Amino acid sequence: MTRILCVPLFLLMAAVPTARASDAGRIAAFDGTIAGRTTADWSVVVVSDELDYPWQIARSEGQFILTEKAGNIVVLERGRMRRYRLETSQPLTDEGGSGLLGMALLKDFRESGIVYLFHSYRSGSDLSNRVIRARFDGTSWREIGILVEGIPGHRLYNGGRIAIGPDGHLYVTTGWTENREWPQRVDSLAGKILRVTLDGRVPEDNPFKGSPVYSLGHRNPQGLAWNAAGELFVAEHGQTALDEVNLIRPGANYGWPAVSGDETRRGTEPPFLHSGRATWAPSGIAFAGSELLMTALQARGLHVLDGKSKRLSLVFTSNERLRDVHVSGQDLYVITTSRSPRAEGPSRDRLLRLSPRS
Ligand SMILES: [Ca+2]
Repeated sequence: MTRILCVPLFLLMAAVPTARASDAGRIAAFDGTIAGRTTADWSVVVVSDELDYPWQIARSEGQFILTEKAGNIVVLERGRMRRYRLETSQPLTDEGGSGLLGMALLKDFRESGIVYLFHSYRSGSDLSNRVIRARFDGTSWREIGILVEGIPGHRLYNGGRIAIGPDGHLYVTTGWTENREWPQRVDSLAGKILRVTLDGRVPEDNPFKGSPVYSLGHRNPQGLAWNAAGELFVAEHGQTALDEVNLIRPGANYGWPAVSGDETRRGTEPPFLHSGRATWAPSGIAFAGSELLMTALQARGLHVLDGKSKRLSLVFTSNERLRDVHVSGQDLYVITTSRSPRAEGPSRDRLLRLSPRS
């Protein structure tokens, strides 16, 4: 297995494919079965109120599997909750917003127990992040391989969402770590969307030869989802307001920190949508049919993106900070992370099921 430790400097000089004009207009009209709903239009069931800063929801048949930032994996099945400590070869660090973040289950998870995880660790005096493969054998969750390590880390800006794409490769979002140069450099893993194979190699058709970098110029992307046409969307936090939803093209530069919002600069890709003067603090996103759902921490609630007007509307709120959303048939599942990453102490959190009232 190849471990990605660093990317040769000469790649900095590699030609960046020219960002093409946005063709966001070709996105199909959204279904509209969720748009227009309000909080009163959902029947809400509390599946669990015993979670502590959960970060990602996954589902395998009847089981819910959730990561908790402190380094635990929670399995919920038929009302029974089990909490496991993830066993890693590098001690897991849980400081501020860093910790055990994203998770992606292998399609055959029920048989193989294979899962991919993003977690923070200390590398000397620095915070770093890595993506590992782990296996659940029925009694423990244990690291069995490393896909990417040495991703620059930070108390607040780690990205951290991972997902297996329609092409079978693993996509990883990484944070800018308050470094104004790294997001623009192809030889740094900070402020990027990365794409690697499920054993950690660089796919032949990545935009920068030999590099896991798939797109650059991101600030703190925490949402990752594909529509039915296979187009990849990413939600990311802006500095002050100007949060973004981006339609990702291989090799494109999304501008941070040089540009944000409607500012343009040659060679940078404009956001599909931004929040203007408002702050969403977007985290997990998911498609329900052709509607894009977005959870928001600051704008407390679940929002849906109208692809035509390019506006977000609130479709559910419990006045809690929402971290992630999972779509299962007609039902939506959301998790809260009530505590701010800038605060300390436990975070009393919930997994909620939202079912449409007729
Ligand atoms: Ca941008």
